[in-house]
Amino acid sequence: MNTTANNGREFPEGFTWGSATASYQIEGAATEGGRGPSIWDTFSHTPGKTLNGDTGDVACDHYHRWEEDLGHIADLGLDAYRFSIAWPRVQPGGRGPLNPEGVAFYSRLVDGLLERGVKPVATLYHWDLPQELEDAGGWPVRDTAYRFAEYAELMARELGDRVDVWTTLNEPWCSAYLGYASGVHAPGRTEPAAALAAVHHLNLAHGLGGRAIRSVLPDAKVSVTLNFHVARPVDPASQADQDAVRRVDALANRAFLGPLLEGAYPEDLLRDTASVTDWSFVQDGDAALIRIPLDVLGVNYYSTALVRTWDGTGDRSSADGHGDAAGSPWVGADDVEFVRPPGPYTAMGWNIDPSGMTETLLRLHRDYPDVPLMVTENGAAFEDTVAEDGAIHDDRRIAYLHDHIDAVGQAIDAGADVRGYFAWSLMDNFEWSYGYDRRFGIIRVDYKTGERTWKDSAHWYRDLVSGNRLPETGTGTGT
Ligand code: PNW
Repeated sequence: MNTTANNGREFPEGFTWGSATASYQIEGAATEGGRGPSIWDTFSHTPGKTLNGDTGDVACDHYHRWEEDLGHIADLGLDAYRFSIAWPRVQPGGRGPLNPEGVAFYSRLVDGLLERGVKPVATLYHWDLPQELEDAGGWPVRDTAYRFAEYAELMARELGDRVDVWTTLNEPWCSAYLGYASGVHAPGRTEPAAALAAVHHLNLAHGLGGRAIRSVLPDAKVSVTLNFHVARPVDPASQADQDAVRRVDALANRAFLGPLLEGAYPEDLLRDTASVTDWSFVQDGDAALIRIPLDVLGVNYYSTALVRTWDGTGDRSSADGHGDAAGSPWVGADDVEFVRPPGPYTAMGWNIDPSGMTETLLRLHRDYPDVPLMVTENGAAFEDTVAEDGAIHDDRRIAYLHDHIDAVGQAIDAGADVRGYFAWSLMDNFEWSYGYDRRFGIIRVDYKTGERTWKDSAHWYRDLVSGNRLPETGTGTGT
C-alpha cells in the first residue's frame, strides 16, 4: 500500500471490493414462491411501526428483477456480492423440510454471480425470523438457536460448495436490543431481560450454525458480522464518562466479541446487568459451543457516539439515533446519556467520523491479531436529488465513501489484516423502521417504476474497483 499526492491510495493485491444488500430490504414478493411470514412482515404491517407505514411487500422487487440486478453487479465490476437468505423463503415456518422454490431462487442467484465472476458472500440471518419461531418465543428462547443450526445445515447442503463465505448472523446487536429492548425493530418487544437472553441465543446460534455448516463442508469459510459501536466520552477527564464508554462497549461490542472470540462473557457486563437478569439462560458448555474458529470477522461501521454518565440534573439528552423508542436499547445502563456528537451528519442523523473506522479495525487487530477482518457494510443515506437530465450527483455520498475507504487504508497501513470492503448498499432499499425514506444506495431505485439508475457514486465506485485504487479526492466524475 502506498499513498502519493497525486495517485491516491493503492489497495493490497487481491483486496475484495463488493457491495451488500439484505433479503427483506430488497426482495419484495413477500407472499410468493411459498415464502412464509417473517417478524418484519408482521412488524411493518403493524400501524405506527415504520415511517409512512412502509412495508417490504414489494421493496425493490429484486425477487423478480434479480437478473437485471446481477447485470448491475457485473457492470460495477464487483469482486463479491453480499446478500442474505430469507429464512422464511427457504423454510417457511422455521423448521422442517426446505421449500424447493425458495431454495431455487438463491441457487439461481448464486449461479448467476459465479457466471459473472462474482464471489457470493451469503448471510443466513439478516433479521427476517420466521414468524412461527417468534410465536414460539423468538430469540429469547433457546430452541431458536437450534432451529437456526438446522436451517444453516440445510442451506450448506444446498449451496455450500458455491458460496465463498458463509456469514451466520448480521448485527446481532440490532436483533437483540432493537428487537427486544427498545422495540424499534421487529418483533418490537420492550423486555430488557429478554433482550439479554436474545444476545446469548444469537451467540449460540452462531456457534451451532457455524458447526453445522462445517459438518457438511469442513473447509467452508465461516464468519459473523457485528456492528461496532465507537463510543467516546464527553469529558475524557471524567471517570464517570469513561465508565459510560466502558458500559456501552460491554453491551454493544464485548457482549459478542467475548463469547465469540474469547469464550466468555465479560465480567463487567454480567455485573452491570445483574439487576436485569441473572444470566441463568447460559448453560454449562455453551461457551465451548459458541467459540468456533472464525475465517473472517465482518465489521459494519457507520458512525461514532458521544456518551456521559447522566448526573440526574437538567434535561436528559437522548441523541442515540434510535428515534422515539418505547424502551432503551442500553439495557442496565439507564444513566448512560447519548449526547449529539459534532457533525456533519447523514440523513439518518448519524455523525460522519471516519476515524472510528480506523479505530475499530485497529482495535480488533490488536485484540484478535489472527482473525482476518472484512468491512461488510459502510455507507450513508443522503437526500438525493435527480437532475433534469436524470443524473444523480451524490457528491456527499462519494465523499463519505472516499473518506471511510481511506480510513480502511490507514488501518491496513498500520498493520490491520483487512481483506475487503462492501459498500452499503448496492441500491436504495427498505431502511427498516425508516421505510423507503432513507436512501443508502449507490444505485437509485424508483419505487413507482422499479427503475434502477446509477448515481455518481456508482460510477465512482466502479472506477475505484477496476483500478484497486482510491482516488485522491472524493469528487465523482459521473462518467
Ligand atoms: C445496518 N443502529 O443497520 C444493517 O445491517 C442494514 O440492514 C441497514 O440498512 C444499515 O445498517 C443502515 O442502517 C443498522 O441503530 C441499523 O445503531 C441501526 C443501527 C445500526 C445498524
